[in-house]
Amino acid sequence: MNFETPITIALSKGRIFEQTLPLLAHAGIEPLDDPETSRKLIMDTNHPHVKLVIIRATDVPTYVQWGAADLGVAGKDVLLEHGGEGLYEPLDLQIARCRLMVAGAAGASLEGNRLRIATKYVESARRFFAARGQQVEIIKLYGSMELAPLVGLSDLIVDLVESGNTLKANGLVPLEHIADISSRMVVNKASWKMKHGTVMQLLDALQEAIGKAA
Ligand code: PRT
Ligand code: MG
Repeated sequence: MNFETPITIALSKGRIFEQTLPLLAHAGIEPLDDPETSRKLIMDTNHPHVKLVIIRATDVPTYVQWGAADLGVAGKDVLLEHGGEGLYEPLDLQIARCRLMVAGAAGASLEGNRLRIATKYVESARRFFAARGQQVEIIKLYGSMELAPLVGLSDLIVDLVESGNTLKANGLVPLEHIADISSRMVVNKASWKMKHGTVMQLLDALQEAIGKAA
């Protein structure tokens, strides 16, 4: 693949980077550094015109929206909170899969109008309970949601569940499914137009890689 137009792809460290790497490799893109050991935030690749920026998972849609990156990989959970303004979401990479769920103590009730819900996913939680006709109090947290019901901060939590081990270790159980989550390739709207050929070439190669992985 030859990239004549310069492109920047935003990725977060950890599971998204690790699981995007083989897909990018299929498109012929290989980073020259490892973000787990390097402190570089802008990484060169084997293609002189393809750069990776390594940022927090929740910042990916923002960088892409403002055109600081042409493309990015973001979890659907993050995109649901961001709202998707200024972005196209053309491809489900089917990586970093998990479920957004309501969880709490075994037998905890989802009924009632004064429930307190601790979560990082304020928008998704609000939407979920509003669709059930419930007004709830949302308490925004930035991590360790599982602690909230244990110390009486909230009745329930809304969080991502993969194996269920984190809930279990804290004596909680999944109570209700909100959404299936996977990571998506997002594209800046201006880049989509101005760099269409290059963007499509990359998306096609990624699509093919996903097909092979499935
Ligand atoms: O860690 P940091 O604060 O920098 O950011 P982040 O937590 O948003 O990033 P990261 O890399 O942890 O997650 C990036 C994306 O991976 C998320 O936005 C999700 O789309 C996706 N993903 C997939 C997950 C999980 N699986 C997951 N299991 N993100 C987080 N978790 C956490 C979950 O929050 C809970 O604490 O793992 C725990 C549950 O796992 P189990 O296996 O114990 O159920
Ligand atoms: Mg994390």
